[in-house]
Amino acid sequence: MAENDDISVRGLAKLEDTCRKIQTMEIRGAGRIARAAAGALKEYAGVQQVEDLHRFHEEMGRAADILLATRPTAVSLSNAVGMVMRIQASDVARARSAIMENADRFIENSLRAVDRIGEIGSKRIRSGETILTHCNSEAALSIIARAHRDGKEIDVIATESRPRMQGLLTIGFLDELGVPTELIVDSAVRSAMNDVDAVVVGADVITGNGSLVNKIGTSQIALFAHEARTPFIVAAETYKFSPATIMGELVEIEERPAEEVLKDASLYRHVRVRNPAFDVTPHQYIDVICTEAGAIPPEMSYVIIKERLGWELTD
Ligand code: RUB
Repeated sequence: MAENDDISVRGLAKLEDTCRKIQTMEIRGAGRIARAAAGALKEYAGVQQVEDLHRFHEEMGRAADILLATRPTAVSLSNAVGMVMRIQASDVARARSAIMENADRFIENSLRAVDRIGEIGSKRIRSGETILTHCNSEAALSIIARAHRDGKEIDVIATESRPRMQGLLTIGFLDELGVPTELIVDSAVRSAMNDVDAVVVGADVITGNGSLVNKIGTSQIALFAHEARTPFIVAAETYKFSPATIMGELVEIEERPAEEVLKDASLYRHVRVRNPAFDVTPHQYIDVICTEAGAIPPEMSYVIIKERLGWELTD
């Protein structure tokens, strides 16, 4: 094998390793997935040895497709890939460095957005309040962490988030910060809601009409919050908004392996295990979406898609 091919093969192996980590959820959470994809494209572009621009684009397109197939729901992945791959270049060297620069910029902006969401969203939290959060969202935790750092005395209730128990990551993070936290099973949310002043969750997707796709169970939490008139706050970077949904596309809800729910489903002859990873919360149940561009009502989702992601409805 020629040395150049060898480097490319190693590049593919590295890319596939990132894909495996995303699929098995070693890398998880929409923001982290997006940054991992951007980083993987940067590395892949860096090792490509082809000299023909068309071949380079083909190779990069192949890498993008492999990444996009890892987890179907999070639009952060396709937005990240789209932003990194949006280049115009007349030769391979320029194309390579444009992709690498785009990836760096995406990662930097994404991290900055999480901080800014913390700053903006924490203004909605007052000292003495109890916040409920679900799953493990960097953006949602940024709001909680900022409120705590600003000296507000807050308590948190965190759900387990079965079947993958991302709630354990959340309580680990909050414990490190020194935030008093209660862990509850997912089915305790209704009774816990009486003690909750605000719900703060992250987002995998915000649709064109402002609805939220997030970890399974989010929609019933929103329903309980609505019934109890408890503010329901979503933390979402603008690249979690989905341009495709304004063209009428539905968000694909990832179905994960049955074994995550029940170790040995073959013991039962008439039982089928379902394991949808996400659900949809209607925009009517959302009070505010905190983005790095400001705290917006869900109805402004189309504006974010148009102005931040450069998409709009055309004839
Ligand atoms: C994670 C999840 C998170 C969002 C937002 O699901 O639903 O709430 O991805 O996270 P999974 P972040 O564990 O299946 O990836 O704010 O970190 O992007």
